Amino acid sequence: MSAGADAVAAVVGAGLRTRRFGRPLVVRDRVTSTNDLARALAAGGAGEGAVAMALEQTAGRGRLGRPWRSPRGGLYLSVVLRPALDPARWPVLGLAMSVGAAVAAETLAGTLVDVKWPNDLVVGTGKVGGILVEAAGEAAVCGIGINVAPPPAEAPPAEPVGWLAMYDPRVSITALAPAVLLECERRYRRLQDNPGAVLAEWRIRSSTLGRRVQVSGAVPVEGTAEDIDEDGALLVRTAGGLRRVLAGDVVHLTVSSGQRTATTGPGWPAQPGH
Ligand code: BT5
Repeated sequence: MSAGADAVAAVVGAGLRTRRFGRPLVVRDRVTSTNDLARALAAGGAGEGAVAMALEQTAGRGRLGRPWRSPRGGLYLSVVLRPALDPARWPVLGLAMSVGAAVAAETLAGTLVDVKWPNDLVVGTGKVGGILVEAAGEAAVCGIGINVAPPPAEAPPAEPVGWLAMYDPRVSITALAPAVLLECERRYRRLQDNPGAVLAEWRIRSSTLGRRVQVSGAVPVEGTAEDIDEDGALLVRTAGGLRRVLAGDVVHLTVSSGQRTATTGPGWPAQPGH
């Protein structure tokens, strides 16, 4: 029997070391999407840092309305932000949050967690998390989903995914949530006074840069992912020159030449703790 929302809220609240993120913290047992709950909080005037969290989502979503599988055992939370940033630059919010979430996940799970452009968290080739930034009036709602414990008895998903508990079965959402909020708040604050430092951190952690990639979109782009710019766009060197891509999905066509190498987990269908 897993802990209920009130118990989780008490433990996460007691673990918070943030200034604004998670203050207030609203935890529900089950919601459609924590982004929906955070939007409602924002519409009701919630200040920057208000967080909506749930133990389960019935309609968790990714970008472009894609579903985000959200059974119990995963981390699902959304932060209300009121950034002093032109909305055209909001993609950098996603980069900042993905670095913060990756640092927290890596620390707790004890395995390298990389970022894949634009907003994926990956261990090796398995996606362990994703970030979804949405506009909510003047506010930005930043949703963070991280797989922690594997769902019980489920058919293996078609795409490569991972769970932090594959690397350390002691990882819990109650320990992960305050760590994610602290590391994300740090990067969010740094965006204001030293955005270059956040982009530099993203570059170091990136599994995308230096690779041959295919980016989907209205006009697909293929080439070598060279860099990101200050707006969070991906710069791809193609046969026709340097192309700037603001949104899309990336397929890595080659293995990484970088030095960061993830430890290999046991893979599907591992059931840590059993
Ligand atoms: C994302 O979208 O990766 C952003 C996911 C954001 C989820 C959080 S949870 C809290 C907050 N509330 C929400 O409703 N959302 C946010 P995208 O890059 O579009 O990736 C979506 C794709 O990832 C899907 O089409 C699947 O292929 C795959 N996927 C779905 N669920 C997954 C999971 N739990 N783990 C790994 N991959 C998954």
